[in-house]
Amino acid sequence: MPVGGLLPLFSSPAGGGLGGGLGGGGGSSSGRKGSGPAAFRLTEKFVLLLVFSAFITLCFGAIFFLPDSSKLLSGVLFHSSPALQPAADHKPGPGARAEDAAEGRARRGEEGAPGDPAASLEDNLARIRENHERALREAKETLQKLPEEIQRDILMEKEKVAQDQLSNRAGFRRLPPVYLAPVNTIGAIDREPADAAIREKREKIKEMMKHAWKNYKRYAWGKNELKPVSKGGHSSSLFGNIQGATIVDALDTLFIMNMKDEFEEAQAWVEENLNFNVNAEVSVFEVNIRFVGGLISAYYLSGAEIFRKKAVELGVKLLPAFQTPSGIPWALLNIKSMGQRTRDSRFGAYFLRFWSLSLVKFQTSGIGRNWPWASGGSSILAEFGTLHLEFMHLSYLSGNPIFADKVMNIRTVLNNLEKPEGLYPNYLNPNSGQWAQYHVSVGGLGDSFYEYLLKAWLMSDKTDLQAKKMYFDAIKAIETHLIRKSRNGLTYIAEWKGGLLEHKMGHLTCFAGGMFALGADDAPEGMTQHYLQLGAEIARTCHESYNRTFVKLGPEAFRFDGGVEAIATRQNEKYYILRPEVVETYMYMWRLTHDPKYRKWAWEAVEALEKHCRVKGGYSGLRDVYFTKESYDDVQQSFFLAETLKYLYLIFSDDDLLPLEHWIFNTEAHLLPVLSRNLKKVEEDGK
Ligand code: DMJ
Repeated sequence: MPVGGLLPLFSSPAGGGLGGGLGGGGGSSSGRKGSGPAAFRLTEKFVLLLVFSAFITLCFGAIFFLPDSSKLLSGVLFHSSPALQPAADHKPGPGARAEDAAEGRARRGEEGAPGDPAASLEDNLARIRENHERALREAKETLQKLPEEIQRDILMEKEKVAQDQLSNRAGFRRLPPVYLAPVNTIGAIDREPADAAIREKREKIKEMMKHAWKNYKRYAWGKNELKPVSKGGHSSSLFGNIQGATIVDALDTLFIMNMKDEFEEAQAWVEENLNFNVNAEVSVFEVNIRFVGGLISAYYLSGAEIFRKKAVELGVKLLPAFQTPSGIPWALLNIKSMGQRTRDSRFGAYFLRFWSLSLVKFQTSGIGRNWPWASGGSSILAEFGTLHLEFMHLSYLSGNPIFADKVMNIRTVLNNLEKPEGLYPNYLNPNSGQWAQYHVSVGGLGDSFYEYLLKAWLMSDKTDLQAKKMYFDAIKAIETHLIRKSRNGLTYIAEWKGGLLEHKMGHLTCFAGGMFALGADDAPEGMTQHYLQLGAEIARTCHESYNRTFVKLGPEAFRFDGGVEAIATRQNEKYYILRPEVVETYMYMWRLTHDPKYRKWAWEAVEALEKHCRVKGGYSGLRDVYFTKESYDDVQQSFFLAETLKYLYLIFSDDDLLPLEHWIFNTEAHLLPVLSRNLKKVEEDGK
């Protein structure tokens, strides 16, 4: 089912859509919530109103019990007050009933029609009495409320004011209009490759997906991951108590492989069981790239509303992570309190409202934190720098700019910071907003931050010039300070520690070959070939890291020192956990060059996976890729289905399956459509 035609999804002023306006109070680029002057004025007003009501109660209580109090009222207090004369063009509003009574009398020609001073006085008194009664009622209701309810009302009011302010400032800060085609018609529909040998290979990869899925379903259905050897569920602490990581991660792979039945059972599970109302401390990054990314991707491919609903619901739950002085989010967040408050709420403005209430709790309970091992309580570049793509889409999917605000603030903080040698250190303190330690890596802790700069540029239909500049500046500095050639001519990306190089490259770093090639077209003048070449060289090095092992799958990290090249020398770096980065680079290199060696290398990986990682109960990682006898780690990682198998499948598909000019792969290989500026282009391409 298509997503629903061409949609200028956010052409109305920010805040005009679903739940719009939360961003006005809480989503400013400062990343802090509820502390604006409007909010303060409103709280103050509420207290004043209470005091005033009490005062009126006392005064009028006394007046009504005094003899001849009407004289007192007319002579002393109200006689000369023109504001209390009935206005000629008054409209129903507070006190309208008294006014209506006067009007009715006038129509009937009764005594006391307008103009008659006695009647006017009576009307005024009636109106005063009515206002007074209402104030009493409200004061009574307020006194009966729980403190939490009063707090909620204050917040609701604040939010309303923020919304009004936002819509009054139409055009002040709006997301650009974008067009989203019924995107699954743009190359998400499977077509058989013409070449029989290629078709057969692709079919084999689909069979691998079936094996992985079938066993997950049989032994670990609903759990995060499968233990393929011991045949049970595997729970990763990364997702807290959120369950079903493999299901959500696999959705779009099932879709593009045309595994309809499996996709449908996965969708049914999401509908019935995917639950974020759990007592769980989750990794904001992991939950974002796998769950939010997986759900958004499934939504765009299938058009099923449930995926959009769940993605936005989860996105909202992640927002409290941004409550830090700098707006740089915490790595870990307990999403429990949010869950309790949203359990019974309907999707849309209602739970978004409640989100803002829950936030008060979060602000005071300090529920976010960073990894205890991270330098000086820092947030990690690759984590907070890998939210951008999904959060931009969340804003378009919810109509609420708050998600975009949060990640644009991260961008601003990073852009404004002084960078050592133009490099981005891996650690940033969210309290001070300053770098914590000068360690730089294009592998673990840094990797996908660079990837997301490039992809933000591409996903914005090449309008996000800031992302483009930051990306090309960053990779220039990386090339100068981190990229080296080994004695035998292998190009590698080392790690930088305060100016000293560690000549080690991680499996994770291997994604960079594809990244360099993907960005090459838009490189500064004269650099396109250079970056394509750099991509090819990294691909070759990573292939070597595979080729120099016994199993022909690469280690977690390999070194270029002590007389070795592209080989792991430390026992704790020899494992392979079904990671995708090397085949990911092959996929981009294949698409961008059509050099047949990338298909050849990809097929080597398929054969190695079949020979060494496939077990009866699924696919397992290996503890040592140099060891002649398999030692299984007994985990079928969810990214094996989301990424490794998807990239392999694409290498043996035609280029019109998920064309790169329409689709951006998030760092977990989930599909996000380009936010197109051009309706016509989208229409044409969609045909
Ligand atoms: C995946 O979750 C993502 O690719 C992430 O960016 C890095 N680690 C794993 C795969 O290795």
